[in-house]
Amino acid sequence: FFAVTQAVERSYIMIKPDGVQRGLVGEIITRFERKGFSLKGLKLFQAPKELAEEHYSELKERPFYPELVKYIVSGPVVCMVWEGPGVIASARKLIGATNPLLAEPGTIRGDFGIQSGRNVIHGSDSPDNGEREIALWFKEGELVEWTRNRTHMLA
Ligand code: FUP
Repeated sequence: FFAVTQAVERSYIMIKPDGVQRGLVGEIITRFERKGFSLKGLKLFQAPKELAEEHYSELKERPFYPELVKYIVSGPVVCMVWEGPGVIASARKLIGATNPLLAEPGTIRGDFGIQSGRNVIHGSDSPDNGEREIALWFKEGELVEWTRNRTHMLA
């Protein structure tokens, strides 16, 4: 037995328009719940173009940037904040490689995707980016502070 020594972090996880259109919302939330992370924020949201541009501002110079922004605003997304020890790296393992054809079976992209340009889900790549993205996609008051307790499990 190894005690959990990872810092508690928060990750911004977003089900992209293809994931919503294909009805994968429940399946994806289930995977994060079963892993043991805590849901701290959740909303269905139609992103404005400016927000999608800001979210991916690090990729501005890449040739696929305009298409990427168009894809993110092409329909509603599901915005989530998941919290727990080591959630940033762990979420990226659950999600799998950027290119779904290279993502391992058993990962979300490996199980549900074919193209990098339609890869179902986003997950923050560092704790700092996680906090940056949470501040971008959620307003104050939309996140809920709560902890797990046994009250709801008692007969
Ligand atoms: P990831 O962290 O796995 O989401 O990957 P990146 O931040 O490198 O890329 C962000 C998004 O850009 C990907 F989710 C999909 C898109 N992308 C492409 O469309 N084509 C590419 O060649 C690479 C990335």
